Order: sequence, then C-alpha cells, then structure tokens
Amino acid sequence: IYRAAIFDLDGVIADTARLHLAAWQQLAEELKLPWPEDTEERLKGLERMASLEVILGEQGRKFSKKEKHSLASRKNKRYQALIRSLSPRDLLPGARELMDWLNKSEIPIALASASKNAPAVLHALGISNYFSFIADPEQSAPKPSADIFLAAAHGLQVEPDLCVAFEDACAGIAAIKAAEGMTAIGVGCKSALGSADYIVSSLEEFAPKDFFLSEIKAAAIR
Ligand code: G16
Ligand code: MG
Repeated sequence: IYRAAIFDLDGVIADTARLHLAAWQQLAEELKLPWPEDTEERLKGLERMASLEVILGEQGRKFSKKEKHSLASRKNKRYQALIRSLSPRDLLPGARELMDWLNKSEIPIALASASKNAPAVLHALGISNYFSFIADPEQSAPKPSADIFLAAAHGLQVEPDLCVAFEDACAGIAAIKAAEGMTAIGVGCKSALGSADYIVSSLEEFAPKDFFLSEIKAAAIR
C-alpha cells in the first residue's frame, strides 16, 4: 500500500505541451530553423535550455551562451503570456477526480515538474490547493536524474518506495525508476513508456484504490 502520489505536470495533469510547442515553434520560425517530425516527442519533459538545444539542432554552434539565454527567455515570455489563458478546463481527463480522491483519502500529493513556471500553471488551473509540496526544479538535476522525485518524496516525508509517481515522458519514467524503489505510472502511449511499472492512457484509467488503500477504507469513501 502506497502513502503518497507525485505528479509530473505537463502532459500528465494539464495539456500545456501545446503551449510550450507554440512558443518554441514561433522562435524556430523567426530563426528560420527546420522543425523535424520528432521534435514534439523529443521536447517532452526537457528543461528549458536543453529544449532550446533541440530546437537549434546543428545551428546551436552559431550562438553564444549569452545569445542562447536571451532566446530561451524570449520563448519563456511567450509561454508565460500563453499560460495566462489557462483555466480549469485545460486539466487532462481524470486529473481532478484523482486528486480529489487522494485529498479525500488523506494521501499527500507533490509536484515534480521540470518547469520553473509550474506554480503559475497550477494557479491558473485552480489546483494549487491539492499540493502539499512542490519540488523546485532549480534545486534538482534534470530528469532522467532521480533528484526531483527524491526531493518530492522528501518534501512529503514519505519514503520513496511508498510513493507512486506519474509521468508522460521517457526521461521522467527513467527518473522515477532511479528513485530508490519508487513506482512509475506511465501516462500515454505504450511504445514510448515501456519501462514504466504500469501504463495508463490517461489518469481516468488509473484506479487509485488498487494502490493506496485497504478495500475497507476505500469502500467507506465510495
Ligand atoms: C515541462 C515541459 C517541458 C518544458 C519544461 C521546462 O516539464 O514538459 O517541455 O521545457 O517543463 O519548462 P519551463 O521552461 O517552464 O521551465 P514537465 O516536467 O512538467 O513535463
Ligand atoms: Mg511531462
């Protein structure tokens, strides 16, 4: 029986990937860069500067460190303008129901997102209150390092092997699997998330009572 739940944000709780993509695409157009077909999949879960390297590809060599930071901040300003339009309607299927269930069952929830904008996104989605702890991506090595998931477990004061964590990106699943016995739930398509312990196509498919509570307590809540 598990004691805590840890969520990735983008692609698990909310459909913000399309906003990241739109902001990156605009930058790629301005710089007249190609947009290979697998760009979307490659960007999943990558932190900002690593994402920029994917966008720049071979052209990356032409920019100084300072120029790269200014490109990344140009993209970020656009992303921040886009997230202002987010509302609870942008929650992915099953996210609110699952977090409601966990809150009602007194199972604490933490966030382990690579995004420095995560608190603003949670606020716009109206779900900040569900979270007992938000791990700071600036204090952790990027996924696939286990760091941010370990920080989330630590923040909740629950042992990693008693935590279930949800991810939509390959590097995120690798991070969970490296986190001292944590259990990984892949959210999305089977082919990309093969190394997860369980895979669901969306949070709607996840049955929390199979993981978190004895049947007796679960029945009482139902
Ligand atoms: C998210 C997205 C990534 C994004 C990263 C950093 O990660 O999946 O596409 O590049 O955050 O975001 P920011 O530029 O806002 O700091 P996650 O971990 O929530 O999937
Ligand atoms: Mg993600």
